Amino acid sequence: MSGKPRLHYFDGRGRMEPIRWLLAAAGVEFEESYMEKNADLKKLQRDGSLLFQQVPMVEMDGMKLVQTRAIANYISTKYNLYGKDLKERTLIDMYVEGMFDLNELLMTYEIQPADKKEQHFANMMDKTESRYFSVFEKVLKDHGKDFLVGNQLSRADVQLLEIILMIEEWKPEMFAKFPLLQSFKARISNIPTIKKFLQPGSQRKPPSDDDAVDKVMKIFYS
Ligand SMILES: N[C@@H](CCC(=O)N[C@@H](CS)C(=O)NCC(=O)O)C(=O)O
Repeated sequence: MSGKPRLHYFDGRGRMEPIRWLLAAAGVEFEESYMEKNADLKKLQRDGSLLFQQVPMVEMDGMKLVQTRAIANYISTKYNLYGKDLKERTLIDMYVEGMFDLNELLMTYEIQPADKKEQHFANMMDKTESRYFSVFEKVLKDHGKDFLVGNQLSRADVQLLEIILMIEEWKPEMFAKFPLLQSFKARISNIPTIKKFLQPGSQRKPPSDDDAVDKVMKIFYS
């Protein structure tokens, strides 16, 4: 045992990617065990490692942590990415819950049947722009600081940057309307731990291609 957190998931973004981002932002090294096939998921389920039979699962500090939000809360609290008091923490919760909702839409795009993809894409881009990015642009404007909450880096900044970069892969022209999100992106990307995570060869996952989506479907649905 190395003492480093061990992440159990497939070799792709999905629900584990925000957890990778938080650990990386906190400067914590981690190891990963990838499920390659349904038997790997079954094995984790059989040996009692998954409280609700689901991944993500993170082995950390002698615990087998499940439920994405609980894992992210633990890491954020432990590494001081969760605000300085209850009010800041609650604002952070409000922002990241919105981000988790958006992430759910983004994550499910790739697994849509071919005839539903176009409609799903239009819906998720519309929501990104009108429901989420316009809100975070206003939060940055009203708050007037370098970060979304308080005056220091929090998980809200890390999780928003992750989403900004994802949307940029699909629709870079969206950012013309959001100058503060653009400067936020440049600023947060330049934080040393995050800058390192953005370098090629890091544990950050690329977008899934069709083969990767096929493999994921086989792990969970065969
Ligand atoms: N609320 C859970 C949802 C976890 C979840 O749906 N995980 C999927 C993979 S991303 C899974 O394990 N599916 C298998 C199953 O539900 O049996 C979380 O946020 O961790």
